[in-house]
Amino acid sequence: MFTKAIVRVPCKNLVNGITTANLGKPDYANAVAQHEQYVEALKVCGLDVTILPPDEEYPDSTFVEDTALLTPECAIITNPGASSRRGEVISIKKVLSEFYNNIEHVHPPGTVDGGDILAVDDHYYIGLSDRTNLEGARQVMKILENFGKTASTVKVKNILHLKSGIAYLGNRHLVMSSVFQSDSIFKEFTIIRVDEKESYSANCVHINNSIILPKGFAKARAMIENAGFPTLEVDVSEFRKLDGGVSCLSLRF
Ligand code: CIR
Repeated sequence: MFTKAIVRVPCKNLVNGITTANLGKPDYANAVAQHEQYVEALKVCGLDVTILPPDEEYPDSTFVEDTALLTPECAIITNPGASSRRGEVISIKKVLSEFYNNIEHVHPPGTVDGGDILAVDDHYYIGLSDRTNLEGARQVMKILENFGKTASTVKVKNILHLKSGIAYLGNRHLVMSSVFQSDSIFKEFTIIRVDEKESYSANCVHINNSIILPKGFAKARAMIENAGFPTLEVDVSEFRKLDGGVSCLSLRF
């Protein structure tokens, strides 16, 4: 169970965030409103939410998930793969030191984005992507092993992060987009495959007894609900324009 989350209000400079989405620039006012609704959804899931102020120095700083991996025993501060995002970790470390005694770090030449790490109970899948390299993944695996956990790597292609295309719902169920269609690593799970047209909805997030899902993906929502997982919808269309979604907007612990 999670009890807390950290989020950061989007800054005006959000409109200059990194993107491959081709959906146009985000509307700042709408992004702020959507972010408020997202925070409300986290609260509905029972979380105590620490809301950090906007940081104009870093356009992508609202996507806090990429700056750390949080486990019950330790916080691992990442070294984000995009150079424009590296400095985001400094203020996040300060906040996390209020909650964690054990704080570890990913060091260069290792790079890791938190969006590439999928926790399934005590096992951690680490996506090797354009942002997370093998050296970074190895460092994270070593730290996790020191805390009694296991980890393995997964190749990520055609999407930004591992969790852009996969989410763990609990009870050995995964939601997956078609980019992982032929992946046998996950064969022991019950897989909920979302339609290609709804592939964005595979970026959802399991918080306590609910799944937060982006708004507007009726088929995926029905499949997830039918599998026994209650859902909550949040409109994150402005963040989608920057390749972001419901998981990257918070750190949960
Ligand atoms: C980036 O490209 O870094 C941001 N525009 C989006 C980050 C999304 N983060 C995530 O999926 N964990």
